[in-house]
Amino acid sequence: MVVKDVTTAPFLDQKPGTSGLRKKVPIFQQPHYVETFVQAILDTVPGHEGATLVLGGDGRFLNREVVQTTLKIAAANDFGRVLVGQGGLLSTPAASCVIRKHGAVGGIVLSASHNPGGPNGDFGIKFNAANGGPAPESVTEAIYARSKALDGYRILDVPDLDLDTIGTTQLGDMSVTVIDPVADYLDLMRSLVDFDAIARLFASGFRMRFDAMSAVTGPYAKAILEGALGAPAGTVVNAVPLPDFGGHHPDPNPVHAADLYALMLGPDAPDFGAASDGDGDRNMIVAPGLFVTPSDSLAILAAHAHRAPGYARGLSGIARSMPTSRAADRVAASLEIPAYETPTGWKFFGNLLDAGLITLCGEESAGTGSDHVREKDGLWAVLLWLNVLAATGSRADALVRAHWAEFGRDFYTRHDYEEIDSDAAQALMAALRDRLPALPGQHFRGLTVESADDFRYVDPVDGSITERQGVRIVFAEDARVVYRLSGTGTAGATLRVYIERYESAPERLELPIAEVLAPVVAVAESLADIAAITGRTEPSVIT
Ligand code: VG1
Ligand code: CO
Repeated sequence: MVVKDVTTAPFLDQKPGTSGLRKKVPIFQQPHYVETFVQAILDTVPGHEGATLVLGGDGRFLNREVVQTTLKIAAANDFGRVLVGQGGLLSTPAASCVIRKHGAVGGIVLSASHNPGGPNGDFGIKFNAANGGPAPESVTEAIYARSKALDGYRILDVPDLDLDTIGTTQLGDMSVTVIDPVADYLDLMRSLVDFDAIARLFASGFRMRFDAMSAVTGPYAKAILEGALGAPAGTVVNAVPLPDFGGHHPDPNPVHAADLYALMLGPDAPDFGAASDGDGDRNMIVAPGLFVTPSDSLAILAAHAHRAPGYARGLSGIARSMPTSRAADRVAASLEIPAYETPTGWKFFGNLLDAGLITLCGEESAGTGSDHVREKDGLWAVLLWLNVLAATGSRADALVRAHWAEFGRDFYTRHDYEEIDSDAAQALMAALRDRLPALPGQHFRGLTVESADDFRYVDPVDGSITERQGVRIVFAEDARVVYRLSGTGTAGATLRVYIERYESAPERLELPIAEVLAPVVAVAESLADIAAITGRTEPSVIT
């Protein structure tokens, strides 16, 4: 076996964002680009000699090539063993599960999640730590610093490995085990939700559609829903992972999962609809005739989780990302358990989960999860919903309405302005920040600003501080607007504006969302001067 020491100039742009390093495919295709970043990651993992690494991705364009490269670099850097998903596939939650179960020092997950794939699409590499969760800021900063200082990398000069046959081979002194990407994950799901009850539900004629969006969840959903749980063949659609996701955005929301959305809101809707994203960590839930906002889904799952065997003892606490609606907080209050508010990004839940302070957590961007892994988990959320439906015998839409009747309804929408000029986006945020001190007490279209700040997070476990995580403006009329810039985009900047309003009067629960939110949306647009600064009069995506 020949170890090659390759000398290169460092890259200066390998700074991980909300969830790993994401760039356009041609950037990753530059000579030495992938190798340098992987070497920077491996250099940052303490005690990796002889250790186990987990490796896999969402199957997008470049996935196989980068798996091969990573294996050869890991072998040249003294890792003992790599567990790699068959075909180079592992969903993000399954990678987290495998890391934890097999005592790995960490994992490398190849994904740009909901971003489109293909030769001109996006690619991404993220590192997950030994707890199975996304590397915390301290680690991603260290990786970035290392990437800027590297003058080369070590790689084994060998032919590509067979990634499609399950089993173990040697790569120099390192062993490579190709694993069934679904098996460990399926075992974990069986320990959390009542498979017998869900199987009985399907046997009784319950119909669902799961849209895997031609992404990594296909094999998982097929094996679990149609295999283990006996749902009729055809329940899972778009089940084959494609390198370009069939040309679509694998983003489970009413815009990008339009077919499923239309089916569920139409006359022939099945009993339940769900979708997942590129790497399988997000979920969309649609009841017959009713889209369930991710914020509501988190709250509803929190209220009913005790019905599933894995959560029968109750929840220790609930966390949500700051822009997520406060629906989950209301459930936490009624359960008399703590509620935490974190910055956007799953990495901020890790400490709370590791310390046992929370059992469930979620984000408005269709991420829901629990302490079973350290990533959000799309299929898990779907299975927990099915468990709740089986246990209550309730229709999904009736369950949502009952929730609103008990807790009130947090009307919610997110407006994204994609690919706007980066300088304009920075200027918009800066202007907003400048106005914050003067806003409280001011009136806008019948709304009164109660408080206005830029979210600053103090981690309750390790005391670390994360500043400037989003401008939030709270109105006395139970409404709120949040502004932040995306940390996962790959072109220009994306401004996200999160808009919500709480209603509890019974006659207001079924009002059209647009009607309830219209004044808040208008204030959100004018307060930040969005049209003038960005040149956009409409958001590019409304979810
Ligand atoms: C977005 C979402 C955030 C999520 C992140 C990664 O980040 O808003 O809630 O954790 O994507 O999700 P941003 O910085 O673009 O707003 V995934 O499924 O794309 O890994
Ligand atoms: Co994702």
